[in-house]
Amino acid sequence: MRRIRLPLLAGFFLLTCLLLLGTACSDIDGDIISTRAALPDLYEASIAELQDGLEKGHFSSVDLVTAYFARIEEVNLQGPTLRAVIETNPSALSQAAALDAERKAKGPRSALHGIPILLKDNIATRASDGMNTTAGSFALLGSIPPRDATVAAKLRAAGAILLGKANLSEWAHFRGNLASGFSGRGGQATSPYFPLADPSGSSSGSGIGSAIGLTAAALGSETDGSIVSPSSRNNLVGIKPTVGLTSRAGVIPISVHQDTVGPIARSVADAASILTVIAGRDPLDNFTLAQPPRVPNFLDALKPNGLKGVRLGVPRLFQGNDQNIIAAFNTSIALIKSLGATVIDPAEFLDAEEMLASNNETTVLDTDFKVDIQNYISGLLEVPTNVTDLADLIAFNIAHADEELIPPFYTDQSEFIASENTSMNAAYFAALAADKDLGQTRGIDATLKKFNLDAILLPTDGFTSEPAAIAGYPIVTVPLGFQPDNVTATAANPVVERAPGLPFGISFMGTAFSEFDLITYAFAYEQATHTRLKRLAFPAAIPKTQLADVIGK
Ligand SMILES: *[C@@H]1O[C@H](CO)[C@@H](O)[C@H](O)[C@H]1NC(C)=O
Ligand SMILES: *[C@@H]1O[C@H](CO)[C@@H](O)[C@H](O)[C@H]1NC(C)=O
Ligand SMILES: *[C@@H]1O[C@H](CO)[C@@H](O)[C@H](O)[C@H]1NC(C)=O
Ligand SMILES: *[C@@H]1O[C@H](CO)[C@@H](O)[C@H](O)[C@H]1NC(C)=O
Ligand SMILES: *[C@@H]1O[C@H](CO)[C@@H](O)[C@H](O)[C@H]1NC(C)=O
Ligand SMILES: *[C@@H]1O[C@H](CO)[C@@H](O)[C@H](O)[C@H]1NC(C)=O
Ligand SMILES: *[C@@H]1O[C@H](CO)[C@@H](O)[C@H](O)[C@H]1NC(C)=O
Ligand SMILES: CC(=O)N[C@H]1CO[C@H](CO)[C@@H](O)[C@@H]1O
Repeated sequence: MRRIRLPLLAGFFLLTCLLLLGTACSDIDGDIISTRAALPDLYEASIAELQDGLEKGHFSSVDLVTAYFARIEEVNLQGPTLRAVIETNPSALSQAAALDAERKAKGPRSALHGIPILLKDNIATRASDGMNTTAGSFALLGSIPPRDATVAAKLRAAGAILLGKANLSEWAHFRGNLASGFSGRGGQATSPYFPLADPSGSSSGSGIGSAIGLTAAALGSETDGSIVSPSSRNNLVGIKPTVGLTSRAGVIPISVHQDTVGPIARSVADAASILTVIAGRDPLDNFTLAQPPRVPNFLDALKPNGLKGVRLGVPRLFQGNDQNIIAAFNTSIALIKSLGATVIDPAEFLDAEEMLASNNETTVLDTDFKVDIQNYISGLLEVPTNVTDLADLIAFNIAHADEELIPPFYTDQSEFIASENTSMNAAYFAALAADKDLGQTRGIDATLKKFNLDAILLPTDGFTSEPAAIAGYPIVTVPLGFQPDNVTATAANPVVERAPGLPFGISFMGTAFSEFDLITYAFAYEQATHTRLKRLAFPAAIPKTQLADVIGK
């Protein structure tokens, strides 16, 4: 990939021209060009910067898609072979051209007009785009969903470009005991922060792709940790919305009681901008009918003084045991206090021991998956492999072991087998009720009330996702720090679990539909710290193509 170097004279002409006019200028041949300085670096470019550049005509959405495709090409199967993306959208360039023309004629539809967004491969897209939706499995290759998932349709209606499908832990990490980021179709995705490191999951490719600017941002999904954990491990902001804030219609499920779709982005502002578009009621997912009547503009939550006067509690029993993370977390608590917040430390969950010991979540997820996956498949218009239910998926994996049950690391499908063995019996309904009670009533809500808290604060890599998972409650994670250079890298088995430079995040957790407040706190913390750019991906994992390389080509 070539970087364009403007001839010195032209550069000087342009600089003068830019200083005089403030925007792009015509060169002597009459082409509209602009200097590199006027173009955002795609490693970090924010949605607002991209929108501004599109509006000013510094570049087009066709340029953006072209550049992101080239960046994917550089690192996906070549170079560091990060395997972040399973498919790119064959219609993306033509859709970008149409959106560029529409912008010229009528102006932008929304803050996401012409902005490319990557989708986790469990989020359905209409077949006419030419992409598959498979949760990473060959069992659903070529299957035809009836329509876009509602979240994809909302992005499309807002003018966003669905750039491609991100690799993931297959079936959102529900097949069995496998490394995060592996799927049969996508192979083993790895971290851009250390060669062959665990990218976390299950929204692995959504994390990797956002981390190094293979896309403006991405959507992931979470059942227990699958947005916040890869966001944390890839130095990103992730919002795990309350179950029922964003529609799951058209999303390959694990559990109707715990699944939720949310943004994975480089900044709180970008994540808030996407959440504003994808949230809302959907008759195709009745859990969304419980949300407040009006979707807020989450960008209104971005207040720099947002931690002033806020009360946060730290349930230390859930912080995990990584001393480097805890040390960074402790430092952040002092900073958060200096921003005007009161931190109650410790503020343990009332039934913390029971929460940590309970296995009811497994009962709920195993039982739900069997039913919910069959519902999803039965809604498909075509399934070339003829699978109809979980028993078929298990048989498919055995029959296609060379593609799905690959030795030595990827042979397991024990979660599938455990799920197949369930039924919606009395024990299931008891487990479901117990989880709601433990997570909501006796858990997050009781703790907020007892200590008079606005939210709960934890390192994202602790046991943070579980209370919110069983409660169906929201979390916002923001970059907190990086493993220090003196950490010894573990062996790749198949991925490196611990290594210097691996990022980790800090989480704000709250009650149902408290996203607006959590975003306020997260934004104030982010603006006071700006941790993300304190460490970059390893050099080979940083794509070189920039907008200047593609404009006018
Ligand atoms: C799905 O993937 C197959 C094989 O890679 C490809 O031929 C097809 O065009 C893709 N899209 C759809 C909608 O099936
Ligand atoms: C959604 O509908 C199903 C059946 O159609 C029903 O069992 C369930 O209680 C409803 N859930 C909510 C949250 O309304
Ligand atoms: C973090 O803070 C807690 C509470 O003040 C303290 O007990 C613990 O030793 C600290 N840990 C580290 C690693 O700094
Ligand atoms: C499920 O929850 C109930 C009620 O809290 C509890 O008694 C039981 O031990 C839990 N079951 C498991 C397997 O954790
Ligand atoms: C699926 O079923 C159709 C119709 O019975 C059959 O023609 C086709 O060969 C089957 N495909 C596979 C992969 O079994
Ligand atoms: C299937 O369920 C039964 C009854 O709950 C249990 O005894 C058995 O161990 C389970 N088998 C597997 C393979 O999980
Ligand atoms: C590793 O480096 C950190 C600072 O980056 C330091 O606090 C810590 O003591 C060092 N640990 C060891 C074992 O040298
Ligand atoms: C966009 C892209 O690089 N897709 C590739 C993802 O990985 C699979 C498996 O190696 C390839 O078949 C795709 O071409």
